[in-house]
Amino acid sequence: MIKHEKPKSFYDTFERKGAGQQVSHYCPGCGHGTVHKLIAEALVDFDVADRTVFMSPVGCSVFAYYYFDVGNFQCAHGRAPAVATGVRRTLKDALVISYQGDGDLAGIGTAEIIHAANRGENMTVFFINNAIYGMTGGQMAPTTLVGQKTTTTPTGRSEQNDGGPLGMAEVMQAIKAPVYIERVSLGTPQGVLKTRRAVRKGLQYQIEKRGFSFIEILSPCPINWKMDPQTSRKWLTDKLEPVFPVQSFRDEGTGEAPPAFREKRMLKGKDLLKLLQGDTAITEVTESTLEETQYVKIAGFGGQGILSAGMFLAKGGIAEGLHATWLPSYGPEMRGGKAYASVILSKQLIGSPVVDLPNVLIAMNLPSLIAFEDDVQEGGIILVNSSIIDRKVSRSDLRAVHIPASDIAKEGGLIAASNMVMITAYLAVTGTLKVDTIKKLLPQSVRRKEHVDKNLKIVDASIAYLKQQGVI
Ligand SMILES: Cc1ncc(C[n+]2csc(CCOP(=O)(O)OP(=O)(O)O)c2C)c(N)n1
Ligand code: SF4
Repeated sequence: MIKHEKPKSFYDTFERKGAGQQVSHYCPGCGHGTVHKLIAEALVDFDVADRTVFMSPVGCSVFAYYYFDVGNFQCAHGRAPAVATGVRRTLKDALVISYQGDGDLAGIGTAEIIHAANRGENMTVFFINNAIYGMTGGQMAPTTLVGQKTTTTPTGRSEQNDGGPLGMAEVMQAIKAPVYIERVSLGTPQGVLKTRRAVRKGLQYQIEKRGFSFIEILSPCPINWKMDPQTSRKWLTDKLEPVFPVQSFRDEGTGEAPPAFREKRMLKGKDLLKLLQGDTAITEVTESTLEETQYVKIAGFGGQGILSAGMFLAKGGIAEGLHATWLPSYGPEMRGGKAYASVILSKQLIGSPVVDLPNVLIAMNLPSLIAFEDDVQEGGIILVNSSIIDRKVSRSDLRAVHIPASDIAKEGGLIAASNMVMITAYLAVTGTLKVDTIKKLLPQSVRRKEHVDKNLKIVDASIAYLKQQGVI
């Protein structure tokens, strides 16, 4: 039954529109609005709006997050399937939708869609093919018809110069993993009803954890086609449909979903550790006592072992059964440039490795303290390498630990191990991981074997210093 009301998975008012908050920004006769409504209605009927995460692309549908009252990401051009993969892998129960135009999916994002399909991610992709770049004013898209006039093909697309219209459903068909591939069209009311069925099927299969669904929807863009809405629907049927045949390409909706594409395996604990560093002295993954997710920023200059300290911490987290991410950031210089590592340690799955607001800052030099001191969360901790930072932490709403890391490392005969002093201090003061875990990881993590003993002694010296100072 078609309901003539606004589905509840849309916001009551569309704030973007200023005065006219009951209508979207789409042009009259645009297909995006129709598809939005079909999706929104299905989310309500399937009772999944609360767990839906919608990826809107760059293109006319960039503002989908103003309309759908669900979880939303606005993705960089063409990258929606990659972002959707991140969401898929971290939120097991989410209903993941990638919604993309033809410039976005078939042009700039060709790689992302092909690989997401090939991995058989359990997600639903709605591909809105209007044969043109809508938002930017009507340039040629990969799906533009031969002879079609656009701003970049003013005399019509030439197959000789520009290639022919790219059939993305056909490309999908060449890939083994997708379970459902269909092309539908908004050209006629019957076509809209078929689209409605396809939208529902694509979502249903995801709910049943069958795998990857791809629904290509031929959709009018009256503005850039320079037609009125009625003529554009007719043009769609007469011109687009013969080039992009409306048909079901694959439908594996019955029986068991292929196991390889159903659930993705997450490497954890010992297996992940083995992958990262081969054999390790850690034979059993211990149970972490961590309560609060740690958002760690380690910062200094190249050569201070910033990145390896971050990696070390992440491995330690994995060895204690935590989820861990490590995101390096460094300048082009091999030595002396800025070097940052962002590490997250958590009992929960981690959606993004970015650390904007750390609750732990390990500052190895003064520019790093200056750069990040204000970003640290209230109640967090800043550890300062006081050997080379000649000022104290100026904030009083968090814990500050000053430790002469370079001096302790130097006394231990290995100045390069000042990073180990800082890591040891962080762990000893906060109890995030056992210092023993770090010690067990050292032999496989330190490249030069003669440095292992020195590192171990420096860890002990750091503990002794903290005890002597009454810090622990
Ligand atoms: C990286 C990047 N390149 C180019 C653009 C410019 N841009 C914005 S929308 C768009 C085309 C969108 O066309 P399509 O995906 O077909 O969606 P439609 O607007 O037709 O729905 C382009 C090229 C951009 N925003 N970002
Ligand atoms: S430019 Fe085309 S695709 Fe964009 S909103 Fe207008 S009709 Fe729709």
